[in-house]
Formats: sequence, structure tokens, C-alpha cells
Amino acid sequence: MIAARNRAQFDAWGATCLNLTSRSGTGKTQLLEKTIAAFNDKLEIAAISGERTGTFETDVWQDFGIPTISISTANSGHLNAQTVSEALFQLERQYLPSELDLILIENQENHEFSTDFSVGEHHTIALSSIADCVSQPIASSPIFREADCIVLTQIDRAADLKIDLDRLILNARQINPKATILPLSTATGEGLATWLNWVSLQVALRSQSAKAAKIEYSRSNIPLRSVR
Ligand SMILES: Nc1nc2c(ncn2[C@@H]2O[C@H](COP(=O)(O)OP(=O)(O)OP(=O)(O)O)[C@@H](O)[C@H]2O)c(=O)[nH]1
Ligand SMILES: [Mg+2]
Repeated sequence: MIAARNRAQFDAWGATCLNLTSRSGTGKTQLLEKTIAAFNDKLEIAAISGERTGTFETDVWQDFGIPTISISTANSGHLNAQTVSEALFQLERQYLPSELDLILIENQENHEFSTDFSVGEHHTIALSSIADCVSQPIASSPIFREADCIVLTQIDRAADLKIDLDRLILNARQINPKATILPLSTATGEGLATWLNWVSLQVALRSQSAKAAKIEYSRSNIPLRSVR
């Protein structure tokens, strides 16, 4: 219900929302940094993160001059539909949200392994570092079965950790045959271009309806403050 309302909000703004979810230490912040750097001169981007006590996740993104909303989540870092709706409220209060093309959410996996993980995003991206794939197989987490895209991170460590990457990819494909499986490393840049193409495609596929939504939104809302 709240997730559906968030989705309607994204659609009304003409923005594509991607929700990146994983355990801690997988590489979400690094990947989002690369993603923002790659698209910052082409798209208007905002980033939302669940802030844990003592962490400053969003500092790195703020340097790009994009709207960044940090929602306090005590120690979990997990954002649900309700907390994302609070972030959207803040975005709308501070900016003209119909200027946004892409909204990126950094999210921690829900430790209760709930299957109700949608926050209203257009695409769910589940990440696992290749080391985690071995120690805690992705089959044990429902989000990997439902995700639109599975990102296997830190593939530069495969040789050192003696990990058979092809086997992990095959395993991910068996767990979720409909997902796009993207192995990558933000450290070496391997696989990054394929990820960026995938993101670009998701925004492009929505571009016609987004354009119409932005015109409609600006007709019926008084601008507060520009994104930049
Ligand atoms: N070798 C290697 N290390 C990486 C890669 N990506 C991230 N790391 C390292 O992994 C650690 C965690 O990366 P983050 O991007 O902060 O991970 P995160 O998923 O945002 O972590 P949380 O915010 O705690 O959930 C950092 O020390 C990164 O430098 C990679 O592709 N290769
Ligand atoms: Mg992080």
C-alpha cells in the first residue's frame, strides 16, 4: 500500500527508482559512487540511504552536488516503504522532484528475511560480494529470488579467494532465471560498463512516460527549489 504510493510518486515525478539492497560491506556505496559519477552530467540524480548510528554514508555522494536524503534507522540501515516515503516527503519539500531522472536507494537487507521488501522501486537490485556468496549462499535470502538484477561484487578477489566465478553466476541464474546477473568490480572497473548500460536502459525505457509526467507535474505544482 505505502510502496504503491511511493511508486505512484516516482511515476508522477517522471523518475526511475532503483533500490540496491545487500548485507553490509558488499560494495553498494562504492557502486553508487561510480554510478553517480558516470551519469551526473547526463541525468538529475538523487540518492537515499538508511543512516546507521556513527556512519556517514551519504558524504561521498554529496560531493557530487546531488540531493541526498539520509533517513535515520538506528542500527539496521534498512529502509522499508514507510521510511522511503519519509525520504520522498523530504525530497519534495526541498527540491523540484520532477527535475529528477534517477533516484538511487542504498538499502540494507532486512535481517528478518521478510519477502515484503518492495519500497515502490521500479527495479530491485540484490547485491552479494562473491565471498559472501560462498559463506552465505544467496539461495538463503528471498530477495535474490525476486530481484530484477543480481550484482555479484568484488570479482577482483576471485583468484585470491579461489572462487569459481562461473559457478556462482550459474548458481545465481538457477535461483532466479529472470534476473539480469551482473558480475563486477568497482576496484578494477571490470563489468562496470555493463552495469551502467543496464541502468541507462532502465531510464531510457521509461523516458517517454517520464517526459509526459514531468510536464504534467510542473503544470500543477509551484517550483520550490531547483535540484541544482
Ligand atoms: N576488492 C574490492 N573491494 C571492494 C569492492 N567494492 C567495495 N569494496 C570494499 O568493500 C568495503 C565495503 O564497501 P562499501 O561500498 O562501503 O559497502 P556497502 O555495501 O555500502 O556497505 P554498508 O554501507 O556497510 O552496507 C570497502 O572497504 C570497499 O573498499 C570491489 O569491487 N573490490
Ligand atoms: Mg554503504
